[in-house]
This record gives sequence, C-alpha cells and structure tokens, in this order.
Amino acid sequence: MRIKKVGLVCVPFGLGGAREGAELGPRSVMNAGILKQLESLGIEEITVRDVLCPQRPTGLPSGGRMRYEIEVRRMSDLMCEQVADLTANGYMPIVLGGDHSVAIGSLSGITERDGSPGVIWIDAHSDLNTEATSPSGNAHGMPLAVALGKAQFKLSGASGKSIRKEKLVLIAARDLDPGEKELIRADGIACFTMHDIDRLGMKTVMDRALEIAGEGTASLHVSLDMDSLDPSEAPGVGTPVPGGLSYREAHLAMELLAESGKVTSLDIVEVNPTLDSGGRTARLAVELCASLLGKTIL
Ligand code: NNH
Ligand code: MN
Ligand code: MN
Ligand code: MN
Repeated sequence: MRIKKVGLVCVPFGLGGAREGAELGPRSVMNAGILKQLESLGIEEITVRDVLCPQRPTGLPSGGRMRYEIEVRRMSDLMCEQVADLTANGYMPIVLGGDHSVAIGSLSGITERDGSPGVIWIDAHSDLNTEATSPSGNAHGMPLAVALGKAQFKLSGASGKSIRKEKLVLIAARDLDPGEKELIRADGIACFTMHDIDRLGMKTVMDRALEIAGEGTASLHVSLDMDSLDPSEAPGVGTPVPGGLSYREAHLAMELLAESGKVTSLDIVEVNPTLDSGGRTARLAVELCASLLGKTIL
C-alpha cells in the first residue's frame, strides 16, 4: 500500500509526564524537517492540524489519581475528533506529541471510526497503569490502560469502544511497574522485551508482532515512544531508560513495518527538546518516520 495522503497532527501537550518540555516536541520535529522529508518521499497531500491543547494551570494539578485529568480529557476529546476526521477523509494520521498521553486521543479517534485496530507499541515502558496501579499519577503511563477500558478514565463523547488485548503488541519494554507486569501476565498481552529482542533479533520479533497485530484487523496503529531507543541515540526524552534499541534496530523495525504495507496510523511521542542534545532526538524521529513511510537505503 502506497501512502499518498498524510495528516500531521501536532499535539503540544506535556501535562501527562513529570517533566516540562514535551509540549515543545511537535515544534522541534517540524523544525527538524518532517515536512520536507514527507515531500521527498512522494506524499502527494500533506495537511497539518494543530490541536489547541490546554495550558498548564496555575496551582495544583486537577484530577484525583490521574494528574491533570481535566486537561488530559480536553486534549483527548479534541484529538479524537481530528484523528477520526483525517481517517474519514483518507489521510494517514501521524500524531506528533507531546507526551504519550496523546495516544489516548489517537486510539479513540481510530477506534471510533474504524473499529478496533491492531496496535504495535514501541516503548521502554508498557503504559498499562491504571489510576490504581500508577506509581506516579502521570497520564503518559496510562494510555493503554485507558484504551483497553481498564482505567477509570473514560472519554466523554466516545462510544466506549476499546482496543483488543489480543491485538496489542509491546516492543522494547524494559521498565515495567508491578501492576503492569501483573496485567501483562494475567491478560496474556504479547510483550517483546529488550531481552527478547537480544535473543531473537528485531526481524523475528517484528514478524511475530505483525502476525499478532497486523492480521484480522482493519487497521494497524504504531505508537513510537522515543524512549524505546537507547538514551545514547535519543537523549531528549523525559524518562530515559538504559539498554534500549540501537539506531539500526529502530530503523529496521520501521523498515519492516513499511514493507508490511499494513500501517495506517502513527504516533511519535515524548520528544523533549529541553533535554535533547542539539535536536538529535527530533532528527531521529524524522528519520524513523521516513523509514516507516518507505524510505530505503538503496
Ligand atoms: N511507568 C511509569 C509511570 O507510569 C513511567 C511511564 N513513562 C513513560 N511511559 N514515559 O512511556 O509513571
Ligand atoms: Mn510511552
Ligand atoms: Mn516510555
Ligand atoms: Mn518505572
């Protein structure tokens, strides 16, 4: 499948994480030349949508066990609309975060419109915390729990449809909280940890991931948390964890996804330019996006 129409959804939202700066992610990825890259790949139509995210409130965060719950809800509702609209008009949504709580909106937008997608979640973390299991209260650790319908947080307007645990695959995990481990085991969620990638290699891991998430689903969503990469490659993230994907492992993952021709939407999240070294992480985000859209070496 050749991708002809891309909708870039810029979501300058950072209240889902502990550190400030992820809200500057979309601008840094734009500055790193994502538009030019898309054009040079032969994408015929590119539209850019800016989601008007709520600002950091003065005073204490809103919400109970999810910090900034009011703001997360507002951002998610706006995103859900944008993503559903782009999908309806034949655009492949590419969401530029923002912290990973933006995936609540991507997944609800896709699910609303097309039904349950396959999901490949590339991340050092599993983002499966509920309000009850989260050690931090940060919404960026919860988007998959929300999308699976496990969290208390529900989207206001949405029909309550959720993604299916059988069609979810985690890749590059290496920092899981106790409640998340329990949920992965109890629900039998496919999880290829860094250990598995070391043992099997990325090719085998991606083949298996595509079998699980890419078959029997109408659409396939890829959520790329830049902290999946090793911090030596991607220093500009809020929660770096050692022992991550190498530069080539990450590219190979994207190239294999491109080859499959199955990916219908993408998030690129957690780029934090205030922690980056000279825009390196933003540039890598652009490169990985290019590989996922079919850029090859030769
Ligand atoms: N698991 C931790 C939490 O829930 C960290 C989540 N941070 C992320 N997730 N960057 O990808 O707070
Ligand atoms: Mn994440
Ligand atoms: Mn992460
Ligand atoms: Mn942790």
